[in-house]
Amino acid sequence: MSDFTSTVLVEGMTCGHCVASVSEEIGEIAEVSGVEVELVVGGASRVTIASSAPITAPRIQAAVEEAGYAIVEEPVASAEGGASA
Ligand SMILES: [Cu+2]
Repeated sequence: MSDFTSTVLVEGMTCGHCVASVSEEIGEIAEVSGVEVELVVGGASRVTIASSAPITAPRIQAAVEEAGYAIVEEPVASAEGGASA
């Protein structure tokens, strides 16, 4: 079950391998149930994270950096039914 959604913008991803790396690192966060990446080559790719509990921004950032990429903006709350608590 995915009750919470977080969205971050990650820069530096260029291909499916990058997507896999980021997805894998974020997926290692215990509460994460799904990771969806809209790859934007040469720009900021939107990464949507589904989780069973809210995940704090520093934890997402740490996972993205672990994969070798950077978040370009503060996490933005999902516009569509995301948790805002
Ligand atoms: Cu790549």
